[in-house]
Amino acid sequence: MKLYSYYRSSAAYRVRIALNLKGMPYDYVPVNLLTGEQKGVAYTTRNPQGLLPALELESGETLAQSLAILEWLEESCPPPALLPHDPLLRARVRSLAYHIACDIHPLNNLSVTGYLRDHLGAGEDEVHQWYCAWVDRGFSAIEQGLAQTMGDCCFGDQPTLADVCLVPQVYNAYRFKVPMENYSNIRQVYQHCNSLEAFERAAPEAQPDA
Ligand SMILES: N[C@@H](CCC(=O)N[C@@H](CS)C(=O)NCC(=O)O)C(=O)O
Repeated sequence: MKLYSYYRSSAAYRVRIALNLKGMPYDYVPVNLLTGEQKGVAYTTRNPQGLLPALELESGETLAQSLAILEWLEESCPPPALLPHDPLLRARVRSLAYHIACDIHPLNNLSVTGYLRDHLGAGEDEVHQWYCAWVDRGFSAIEQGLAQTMGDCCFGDQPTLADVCLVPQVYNAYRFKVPMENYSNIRQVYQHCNSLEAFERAAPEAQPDA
């Protein structure tokens, strides 16, 4: 398989973690978000949305949208399972993953913060305030929820899709200097996951285009 990725893309980071957890080998194809390579024809013929990641399968088919890719990996690739067996718990894990991927991340991605700067005249301080506001709102709820469910990871001691989504979002929060002192549960899970080899190898700094 080929993963179209950028080292700092948190949606691609999710897929890298899941591929590593499942022990699936893949070739890394860098697409440079800073030069706009994701909007060029070479990439948009694979993913017309012009967003990373995309996963090219051995069959030659290409999948886009990180959560769809994660679900495909879960259904098609070997254990460890990244969703629990129990339907209620599965829904809870998905709920945390969607909270991050649907409610936090889209408000803060490159094209949104770029729009604030380029079309609405926002300065760096305002963009930072915007960024922190949406992360804070999301992390406060996640912090409270984790108190009921966490072990070493978000749900017990084994990584699930919730951790796969949480870790890249926390990485970004540190990168953009979001104050993290109120989120001790989140920090604890983040620290534990980053001690696991699959997460370590997926980290932005470990990628060939870093
Ligand atoms: N919902 C999409 C989000 C994809 C996304 O926003 N990717 C970002 C990188 S994390 C991107 O490619 N941004 C480029 C741009 O906004 O032009 C997914 O989960 O795959």
